[in-house]
Order: sequence, then structure tokens, then C-alpha cells
Amino acid sequence: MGNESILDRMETPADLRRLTPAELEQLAAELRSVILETVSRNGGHLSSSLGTVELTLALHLVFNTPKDCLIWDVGHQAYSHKLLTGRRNLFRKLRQTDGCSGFQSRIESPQYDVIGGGHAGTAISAALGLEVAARRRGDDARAVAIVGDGSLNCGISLEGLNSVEESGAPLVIVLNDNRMSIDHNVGALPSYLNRIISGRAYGHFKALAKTMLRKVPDLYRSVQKIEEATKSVFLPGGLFEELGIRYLGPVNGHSIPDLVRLLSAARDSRRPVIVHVITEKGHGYAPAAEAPERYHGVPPFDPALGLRGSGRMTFSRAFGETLTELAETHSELAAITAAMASGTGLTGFAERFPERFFDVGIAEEHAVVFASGLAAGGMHPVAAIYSTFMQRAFDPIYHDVCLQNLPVILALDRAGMVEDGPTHHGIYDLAFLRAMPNLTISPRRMKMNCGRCCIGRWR
Ligand SMILES: Cc1ncc(C[n+]2csc(CCOP(=O)(O)OP(=O)(O)O)c2C)c(N)n1
Repeated sequence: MGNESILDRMETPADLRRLTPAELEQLAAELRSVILETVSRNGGHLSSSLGTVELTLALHLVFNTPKDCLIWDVGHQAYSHKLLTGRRNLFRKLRQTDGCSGFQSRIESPQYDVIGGGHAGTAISAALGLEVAARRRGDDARAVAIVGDGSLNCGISLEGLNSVEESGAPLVIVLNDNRMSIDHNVGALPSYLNRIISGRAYGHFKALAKTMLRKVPDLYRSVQKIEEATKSVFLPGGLFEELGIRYLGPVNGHSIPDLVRLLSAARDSRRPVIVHVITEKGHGYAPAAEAPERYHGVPPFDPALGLRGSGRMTFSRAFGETLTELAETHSELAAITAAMASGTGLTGFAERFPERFFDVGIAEEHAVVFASGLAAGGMHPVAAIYSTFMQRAFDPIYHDVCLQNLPVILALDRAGMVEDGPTHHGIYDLAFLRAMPNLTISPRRMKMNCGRCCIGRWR
């Protein structure tokens, strides 16, 4: 075998199933090196894709792709999936004309990317739809949703989870938990997941206690009854169990044998299952593992030197600095972001005014309705959201801000054409916002004292 590239020999994921454990490890290293080399040349999403290499291999080993479908939430972590599904040549031109999209794409691979992505929170609902349709066709094809801990917070993900049990479909959800969104994760759900992970010590203690109690059968039976009754409190994943979804994990997301074992159990389960996989964002490239938020989406850079700060003044930076300055004199001014604090230039504001800064996670609808509540309560909220993601909040802008005629400022970043392609272009905002009543649209200019609903839009 020597130094021959295994990746070059891969034609379809079926080839994977003939590899030895050592060859799979070598393939994981090769995938990481191709991803790093390509992204550092073309720009793209780096740390998320480096973290999912072993998970991707294990998924293609356990599931019968392409008959079984893998639906990656957002799709920015699916570079290994692309490389293993016949797109090696396209991948060389990642995010370039005639090259690979940065996300899953139906146009690019109707077989392996059955539903495309780009906006967060869609995988669970899409995979559930595929599962239900397959059962209806009388087909045993499976659909697997792979969702990050950040995207699990999305309204759509939670709506999807709410429907799983009732659908009767044995959906497999893989929760790829790297404890990060783009920035650090926020909210109650990530804290819950962290408690599960750190609760492993409790598991060891429980096993020891059980061994000792077995020596006193009556006492053991009583403890079992109590445990059964309180299982949602003590057992890891009790929240999911309560929703009718069997919880498996947590499992080391960089161990292929462990992943294969747990994913096989999930595949064979008759009930819906969530497999809690712990990965490290940026795994295998030290600068990205140490600063995963900086390496989430990157411009071209030299991997030997790592990313260098450009020091360039951008609209986002100017916006963040101006807002922070205004907040010094406007004590009721508040800033809201939907998981894009650094992208919208708000990290300085968050440090200076933590009590007036709200990162609500990937929840654009909630961000806008929350802003309307703050405004009705006498505050001056500014919700800074990328143009493309503001599409999620079409109705809250209409129903909760404009119809109420509340003084909310919506600051739209990345308007116009952007490098991430059609899922991310900010080209519809003027079209849908011009239809809103009571709304002032001011391209590139913010009127802090206008006392009305107001949109600032810039790129
Ligand atoms: C609706 C929407 N809002 C914001 C984004 C921007 N965005 C892309 S990836 C990401 C973080 C996703 O976190 P997670 O699901 O945990 O995946 P990870 O990158 O950590 O693997 C965000 C906020 C998006 N894609 N879609």
C-alpha cells in the first residue's frame, strides 16, 4: 500500500466498506489534508468540516448510501461527504464557477444530496419527510438528519422534533455536538447537552452503586423503581426520551469503531433515535481547533502561517463600532444577534454592554419578535441579521413590528450578492420589505432617533 492515496481509489461510498480499520484511519487523514489544502486556497468553511471527517466515514459505512439519504443541516460540514461521493474533481474548484457548492446541493448531486441546504435548522424536518415518503412507497430506504448543536436550537428543528414520535417513522437524528455554533453556543439547550456530557462521571458512579446494591435484592428492586420513575431527571438524554426519541450516546465522534457501533444500533432501532456525537470543531489542524470561531468561514490563507487579521474596515465593523459608541449615550439602546455576533460586528458591543446585548441563537423569528417586545417596553432594540437569514422573519417583521408600528431598527448585513452562492445572496430584502407598512428603508444609513420601524441595509 505504501503512500498511495486511498481517496484517489474511492469511486463510491461502497468502496469504503472494503477498507481495513487502518486504511479508514489513513483515509480520514487524507480527507483532512484535501479539505485544508482546498479551503486555504479557495476560502470556505473549515473548522466544521474538519470536525466531521470520522462521522462522515462512519455514516457511509453504516448506512446504505445513496439508497439511504444523509441530510446535513446547513451543509457547511459536508465536504468529506462530497469528496466520498464522486466529487473529488469538482471539489478542487470549491465555491468557484463550475466547481462545488459550499453546501449540499441537489443540482450538484441529485443522488447523494437529495435535499440541498444552507440555512440552518432544516435537516430534521426534511429527513422526516423523506422517511415518511419512503414508508408510503413501501420502501425500506432510510433518511438520517445530521444536525449541529447550534442548529438544534432553531425553531424549525424544535418543530421537527415535536413531530417525530407522532409520524411513527424510525428517524435517525445525529446530533453533532462540538459545543459551538459559529461563536460560543447560547441558551438552555446547549447547557442541557453539556450537562449530559459532563454527567458521564455520574454513569460510572451509578454502575458501581448498582454492583453493590445487587447484593441486597429488595433494596435493589426499590432503587430500580425509583430510577424508572425519575429517569428523565437522571438518565442522559431524558429530554429526548420524553419526546419519544430514544437517546444513544454520548460517543466520541473521532473514533470510527465507536461511531459504527452506535450508528448501527440506531439504524436497527424500530423507534426514532438521536445519537449524541461529540466532535471537536477544527480537529486535526491546531490553529482551527484552538480558535474554531475564527476558522468557521475563512478567506484564502497560508496553512503554515494560519489566518492573519486584515485590519480592514468593513461595514460590519463600522456598524458595530458606531452602535457601541451610540450606546454610550443612549442608555436604552440594545443589540440583538441571531448567532452572528462576530459576523455582524457586535463582539465589541457584547463586551462593553453585556446586559444590553442579546445573542438568541439561530432564531431569527424570535430575535425580531423579542425586539418588538423590548421596543414596546421602552427600549431601543437594533436587531442585526444577515439579509438572507432575515427571510426567516418575514412574518414577524410584518405582524410584530410593522403592524404594531414599534420603533425597532433592523440592521441587515450582507445585502446583495455574496460569495456563498444562491442560498446566501441577500437579494430579496428590498422586494419583500418594500411591501411592509410603517417601515422606513434606509440603505447604508441608520436613523437612531426616527422612532419608527426602520431598516438599515448594507453590504
Ligand atoms: C437561518 C440561519 N441563520 C444563520 C446561519 C449562519 N450559520 C451558519 S453555520 C452556523 C452555526 C451552526 O452551528 P452548528 O449547527 O452547531 O454547526 P457547526 O458549525 O458547529 O458544525 C450559523 C449560525 C444559517 N446558516 N442559517
